[in-house]
Amino acid sequence: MNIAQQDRPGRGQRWAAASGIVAAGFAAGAGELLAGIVSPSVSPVTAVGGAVIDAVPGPVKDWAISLFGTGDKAALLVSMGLVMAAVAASAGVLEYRRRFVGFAIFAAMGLIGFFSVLTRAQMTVGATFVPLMAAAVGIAILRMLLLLLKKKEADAAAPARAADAQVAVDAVRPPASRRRFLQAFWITTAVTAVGGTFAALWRGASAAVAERRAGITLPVPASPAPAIPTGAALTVPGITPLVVPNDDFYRIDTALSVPALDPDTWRLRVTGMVEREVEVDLATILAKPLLERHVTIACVSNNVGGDLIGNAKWLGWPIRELLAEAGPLDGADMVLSRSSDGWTAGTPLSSLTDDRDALLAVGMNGEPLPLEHGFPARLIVPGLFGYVSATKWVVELKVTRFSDDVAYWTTRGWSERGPVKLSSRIDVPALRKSVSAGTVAVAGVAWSQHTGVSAVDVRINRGDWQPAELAPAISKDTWVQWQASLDLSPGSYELQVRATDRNGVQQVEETAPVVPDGSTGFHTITVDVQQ
Ligand SMILES: Nc1nc2c(c(=O)[nH]1)N[C@H]1C(S)=C(S)[C@@H](COP(=O)(O)O)O[C@H]1N2
Ligand SMILES: [Mo]
Repeated sequence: MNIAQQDRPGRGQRWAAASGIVAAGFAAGAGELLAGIVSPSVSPVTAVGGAVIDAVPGPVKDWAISLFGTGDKAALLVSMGLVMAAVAASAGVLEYRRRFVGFAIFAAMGLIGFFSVLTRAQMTVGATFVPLMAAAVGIAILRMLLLLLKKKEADAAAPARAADAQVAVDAVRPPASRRRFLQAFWITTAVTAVGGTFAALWRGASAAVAERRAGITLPVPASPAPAIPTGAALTVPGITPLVVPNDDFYRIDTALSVPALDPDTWRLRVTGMVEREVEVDLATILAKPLLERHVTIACVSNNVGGDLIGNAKWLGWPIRELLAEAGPLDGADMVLSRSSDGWTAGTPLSSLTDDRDALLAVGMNGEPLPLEHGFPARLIVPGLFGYVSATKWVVELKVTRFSDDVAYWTTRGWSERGPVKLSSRIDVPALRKSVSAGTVAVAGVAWSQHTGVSAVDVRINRGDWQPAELAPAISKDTWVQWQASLDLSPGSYELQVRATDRNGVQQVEETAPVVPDGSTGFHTITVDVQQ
C-alpha cells in the first residue's frame, strides 16, 4: 500500500516540475556568473529585462511605476522569475513525459536571451553566447535529474510488481536510486541557491554602478580633440576603424570580475614622495579644464600582426596638473599607479609630467569610461605599453623610485620599462581570404606612438620594398592607416609590411617574442590570388 502510494503517477511529475525549476535556476545563475566575467555590462537577465522594458507600451510602464514606485525594477525581476519558473516547471514535466520537448523549451529560453542581448546597446559578441551556453547547462542539468528520477520511479515500481507476484522482497528499504535522485536534486538546489545569491549580489553591484555611470554627463572639454584630418580614415573595406568603438575595443586585465566602483565614493590619492598628499574625487576632476585627445594604446603581449591595440578619443585631466598639486620630491623617478583590485603599473615620472598630455582619463569616445575599461578613471599615457601605464580603476598614484618599488608585471618576467615599439599590420586582405587576380587592395595600420610614422612599405615574395600610400595621421600619438594597390596574377604570394618612424628609424625585421618588452618582426601573410 505504502509502495503503491509512492508510485502515484502525479508524484514523478511533481519531481519533474521541480527538476525543471532547479535546472533553469542553475542555468540562470551560471549565465549571470559567466556574463560577469565575459560581458559585465550585459547579462542574460539584464538583457531580457531591458528588452521587456523597451517592449512594454508607455501606459503599462506608467502603471507599473505608479504601482511599484522605485521598486519597479525589482517587481520586473520577480515577475520574470515567476514566468521563468512556470515555463521551466512545464519544461520539466513535458520532458519527463516525452524526451526533447522540455529541452526544446530550454533552448527557446536560450534563444530569447540571445535575441534580447542582440537588442542591447552594450551588446558584445561574447555576451551573445552567454544565454546559449546557459541554456545548454540547463539542459544538461535537467537531463541528469530526469535520468535519475526515471531510475528511481522504475525501481519504485519494480518491487510493487514483485510483491504482486508474491515474491519475498525487502520492500521497506528505499532503493538506492531514490537516494541518488534526492541527493542530486538537493545538491543542485543548494548550489543554485548559493551561486544565485552570489551572482545576484555581484550583478546587483555592477548594475547599480552601470546606472550611476549612465547618469554622468561629461563636461565639454576645455581643449577639444584636434579635428581628424580629411582622408585619415581610408575607405578600404575590411580595414580596422581609425577610431575603434568602445564595444570593439580590445580588453586586457587580470580582473576575473570587473571592478564595480561607485563613482560617488571613489577617490584617487597621490601618495609617496610628495610634498603633500592629495585626494581627488570624480566631481573635482570633472570640474577641471579637461583635454580630449586621440591616443592609440597597445598591449605588450600583442604578437606581430595581433589585435591587442586600439585607438580611442580619451577625455581627461592632465596627470601633470594633479602631480603638481602634490609636488613630487627630488629623486623620484617613477609613479606606481594602483587599481582598486591591487594591480599596479610603474610609469616613468617624466612621461607623466612632460608635454605629452598623459591623462587621468574619465571619458572614452564621448562616454564615461565603460566599466571594462576602467570606470570611473584610468591612466592613458601616449607612447607606453598598457602594462606600464594604462591603469584602469585607478585609486592611488604613489610617487616613488624604480629602485624602491616594482609593478605587477615587472616581478613576472616583463621589463621594467615598456615604450611602444614601431610596428605595422596588414588588415586587408584578411587571413585565409582569397582575392581575384588584377589590382589587389592591400591596407592596414602602422604605429609608433609619440614618435609618429613617416612611411610604410610593402613587398611581395621578399622582392623590392614598394612605398604604400600613407593616410594623414590624427597625431603622432595615434596609429596611421596605409594602403597599396598591387597587380597580382593568379598564384600564392607572401606579403610583408614595414614602417619607418618620423626619426627615419626602420621597423626591426628580426623577430622577437612579446616577453619581456614587446614583439618585433614584419607582419607576413600569404595571399591566394584566384583566376
Ligand atoms: N587595473 C588594471 N589595469 C590595467 C591592466 C590590469 O590588468 N589591471 N592591464 C593593463 C594592460 S596590460 C593593458 S594592455 C591595458 C588594456 O586596456 P584596455 O583593456 O582598456 O584595452 O590596460 C592596462 N590596465
Ligand atoms: Mo597589456
